[in-house]
Amino acid sequence: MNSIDLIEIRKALICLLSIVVVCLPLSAATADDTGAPDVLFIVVDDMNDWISLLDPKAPINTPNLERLAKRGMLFSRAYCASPACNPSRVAALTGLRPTTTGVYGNKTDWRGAVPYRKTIMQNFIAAGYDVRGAGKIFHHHLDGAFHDDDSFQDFQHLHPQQYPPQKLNGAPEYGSRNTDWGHWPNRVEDSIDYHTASYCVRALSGPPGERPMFLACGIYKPHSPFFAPAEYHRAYDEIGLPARKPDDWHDLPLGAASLMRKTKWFWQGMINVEKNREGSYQDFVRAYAACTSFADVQIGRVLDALDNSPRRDNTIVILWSDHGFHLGEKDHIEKFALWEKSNHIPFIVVAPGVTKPGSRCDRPVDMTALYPTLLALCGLPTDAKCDGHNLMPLLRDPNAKWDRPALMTYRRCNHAVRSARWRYIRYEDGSEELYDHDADPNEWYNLADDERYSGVIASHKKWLPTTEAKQSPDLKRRRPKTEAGR
Ligand SMILES: [Ca+2]
Ligand SMILES: [Ca+2]
Repeated sequence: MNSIDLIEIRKALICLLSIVVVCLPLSAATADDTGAPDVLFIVVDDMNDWISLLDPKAPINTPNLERLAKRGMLFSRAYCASPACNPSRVAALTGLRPTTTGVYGNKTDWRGAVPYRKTIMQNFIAAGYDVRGAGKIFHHHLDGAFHDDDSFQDFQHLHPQQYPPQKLNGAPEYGSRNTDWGHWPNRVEDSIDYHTASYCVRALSGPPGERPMFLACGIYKPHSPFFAPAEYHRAYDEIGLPARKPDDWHDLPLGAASLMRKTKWFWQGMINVEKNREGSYQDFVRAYAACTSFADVQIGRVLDALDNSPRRDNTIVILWSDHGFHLGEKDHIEKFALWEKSNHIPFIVVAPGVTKPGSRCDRPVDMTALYPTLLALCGLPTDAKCDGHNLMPLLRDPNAKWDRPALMTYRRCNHAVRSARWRYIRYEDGSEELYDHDADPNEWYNLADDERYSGVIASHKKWLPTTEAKQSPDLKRRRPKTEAGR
């Protein structure tokens, strides 16, 4: 038999196998027969790095995140792909950077920008998984419009955001109801995150079905409004304030001032509030800490359910935050910046049989890696066009060779490159910042104009994107409801 015959026979066998797989019920093709792992996919909103998970000296306690990390690998230098909900989540859930999709803003119509790109959830649906979940997975505005997508056909309906009857922070001149903070609600059962966690607890508590499960858990806190029941605030009575340097902005380039123009008022407003009502700034910081603890506790309920489930030892758990948050560091409150605090995130991967319990990886990674990594972990086909890089070598060996830095983009043509030691930022106008994290973890001293660092800048600049997609249009109207009604 010659080699052409062999190729033809192989083709015929593959064809026959494809027909058999297509004709089989999904459960027979994938689930118990193959021992496919379940996936618990947890995403939190705006959780920064001032947490005990990432820094034992940090004041915000995250014991449940720490116990999760003990089961797998903690990435100590993980970064979002973009410091805003929509572009960050789209990049993580599609594996495509903003510079590829044109999704740069919170209002960009991501599905319009990449109509045929399968999300992580759609890949798992195609592989026969039971894909469901609750809470915030993609960003949404216009009453959940961004969720009108095949990815969410079996998800719980989003609970609408609720507010107390009036603002609570005592500063009527500061922001809107959406930037408010205070003690609310009285009962944890009245929060969206409680319901999201309860949905996941129920899903994990049931007997395993015929198909493997992909369970998504989208926790809203600590995103604004910074509401949590009173006891969560009281736990941080003694919390201090983040480190700041007077006149920190004096060495920033014009590009930074231009990018930050729209969000400057948050910090300036906070200074004014503090002048009128001393202690308001600390109340605000306390409220953010309270909301972070609240998120941690709800995640703990989900982990308890996993621990009590027969799925426990065959479930891949991913936990990540869509970006970080500034609490006044660098005279900035909000995300929407290319500095460390807005981009550095908690990221944990528990992959039974792959990650070593309690391991830690210090290599810089960004969340475009989620897509190829998760598909590879579950043996699903990956797409060659993906911008992210598979983290499997690092999951197996946290010290494996890894030359690649993390790359972040905020609005078109503004990027940050983060290596193990340096953060290099280049703005749309070409102006730059460079920070040495070994000597200056607060990013107070911009070294970009110092000739001695031209080699460092060159070695980081080469990682900047070479093409930048045009900004895709915003979603102006709610998409028509799908049959699933999301
Ligand atoms: Ca967010
Ligand atoms: Ca400075």
